[in-house]
Amino acid sequence: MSNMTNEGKTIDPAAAEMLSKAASEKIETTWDRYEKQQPQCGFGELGVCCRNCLQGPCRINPFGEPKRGICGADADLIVTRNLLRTLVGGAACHVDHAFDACEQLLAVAEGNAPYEIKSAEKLSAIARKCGIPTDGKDEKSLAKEVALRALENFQNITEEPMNWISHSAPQERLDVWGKLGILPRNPDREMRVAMHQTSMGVDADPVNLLLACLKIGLVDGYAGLQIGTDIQDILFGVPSAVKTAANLGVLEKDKVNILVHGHVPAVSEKIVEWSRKLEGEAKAAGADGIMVAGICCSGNEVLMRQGIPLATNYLSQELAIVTGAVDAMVVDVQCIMPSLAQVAGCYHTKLITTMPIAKIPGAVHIPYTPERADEMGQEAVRTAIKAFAARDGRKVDIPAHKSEVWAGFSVETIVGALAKVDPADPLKPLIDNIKNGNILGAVGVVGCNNAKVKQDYITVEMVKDLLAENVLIVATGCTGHALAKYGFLSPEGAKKYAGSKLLAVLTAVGEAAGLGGPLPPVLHMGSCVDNSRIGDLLAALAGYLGVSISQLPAAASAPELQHEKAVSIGTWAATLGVFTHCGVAPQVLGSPVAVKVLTSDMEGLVGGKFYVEPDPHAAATGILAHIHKKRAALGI
Ligand code: SF4
Ligand code: MSK
Repeated sequence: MSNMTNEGKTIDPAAAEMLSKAASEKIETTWDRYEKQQPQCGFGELGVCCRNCLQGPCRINPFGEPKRGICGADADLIVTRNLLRTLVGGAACHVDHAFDACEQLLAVAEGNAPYEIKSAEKLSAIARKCGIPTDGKDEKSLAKEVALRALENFQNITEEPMNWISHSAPQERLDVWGKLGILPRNPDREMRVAMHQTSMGVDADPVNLLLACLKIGLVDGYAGLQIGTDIQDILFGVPSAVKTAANLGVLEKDKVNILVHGHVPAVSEKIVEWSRKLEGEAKAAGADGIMVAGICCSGNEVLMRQGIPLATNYLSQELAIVTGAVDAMVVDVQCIMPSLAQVAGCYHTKLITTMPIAKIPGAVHIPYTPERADEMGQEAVRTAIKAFAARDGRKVDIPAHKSEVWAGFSVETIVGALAKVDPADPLKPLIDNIKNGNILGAVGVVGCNNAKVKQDYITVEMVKDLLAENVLIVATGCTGHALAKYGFLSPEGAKKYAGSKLLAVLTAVGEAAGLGGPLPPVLHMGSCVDNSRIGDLLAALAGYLGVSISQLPAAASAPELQHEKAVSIGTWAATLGVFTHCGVAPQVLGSPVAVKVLTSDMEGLVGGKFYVEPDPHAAATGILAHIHKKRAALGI
């Protein structure tokens, strides 16, 4: 078992309690496995290991020989090829997710899947964005046209850019990307080309490979995040303000507890629906009802739209099961630790997989397809109810920690709240307060946890520093969970953490919007896919001011990133023109060319760049310096 103290692993008191319980029950966690991996391979850390052909693996010694692999590839080439493959890995997750969402919408439009179109307004808005006439069309015909228009992106065999980027991105950005030759045509084609380009003996130019990285960042941003969010809002509704709670204390001892984990709302929405419909069966089985709570981005999706509480974030997913109170964990895709099957095996907990590409030995597989979504939902909830009867009360220990959470801050909700202050010109109050310095700037704090850093620590410390300096924070992903756990997503959080000028703005908007107090100082905008909402907000602000996104006093940060997706989202953000902080260095430090281009030269090309700083206070200082520089350049 681990030599690290619980305090060295996490700042989350609920996770720390469950770590002690896991240790006493001899259950291995991710932190134990992290220690068994030490020391981790220095070549891998620097990105200078290549196994792109069977002559390898080859590795470069940054301090001596060998300087080249067997084929002659040097460190710059190996690192940039590896980075491009990492980005393809990340973008593929989001693009596949978005493709599935399009198929779901098409199936619903054709009457083949048991979902409703929850937002007719968003359907019309997206149709208008795509230039599809809406007049006189019934909802399902229009939905079919929108779904087919989105699916056209995957069928484009021309040299024209994919339609969703042309429909969604500001013209100024399209011009910049067009000149650089990085506008994606068809997401599947671009990912295929990138795999070809990085194969043994193809591209040997690290700068050309880095430009391809920016293109794949755009593939992620527009074929993944933007299509995913647009279509999911049509199907499941545009999030609006909701109040709920976060952390393991949301589990209820006398209820059937079901956790949803992964990323696909088509699955988690059905679990929520059927947990409500089958409440009577749970009561008949001796429970007080059914509690559904979320992990990772499945949690964020049903938090934003249904007010479902958050159980915990990525790094402590195993610890949710260690409470002994989870009857079923229903998972779909991405960020699901394979170890969950072993942990669930120590309790009565049923681990339920749902997707054909994400099966786990030891789990129960209940297949999801759009057509059989109801059968999947019923069977999963009934499996949980049955498991409740087998729960061993002696093993149950639910930590008492939970925090109040306000979430659901889609762009539409934010603009709606601002419209209460100025109905004729909703963005004006926000712009005015940025101009007069009451809001110094805005930072999107996004991404994961990572076993290499103390859970939630960098995120929380950095955000405290930024809020104290009157920087407005928006959050998504597991960072949203992290900030939820410590009270940053509540009106009380505004009073505790926001600088006085920011607090005054949050209070004025919150009271005008009828919240009876300030808005939270951190606005939760959703899942990782929902990062497109942050892009939309930045584009709206830049458009209002008539400047490029890169000129805004704004930044992005992934303080504790772990997934390939975080690297591809970060690349999209930097290519959009955003100064993008990483609290954990991507595996590129073995290439002087990659480091120079990504942290410096790319700013001259696209306006954004990466900034790597693991210390939270130094990171906040670096981000603040960037915001001040942008304010000075705008003359505000
Ligand atoms: Fe080695 Fe070159 Fe093959 Fe990579 S592609 S494994 S560097 S020979
Ligand atoms: S779930 S990608 S750990 S944010 Fe989106 Fe969390 Fe990162 Fe997965």
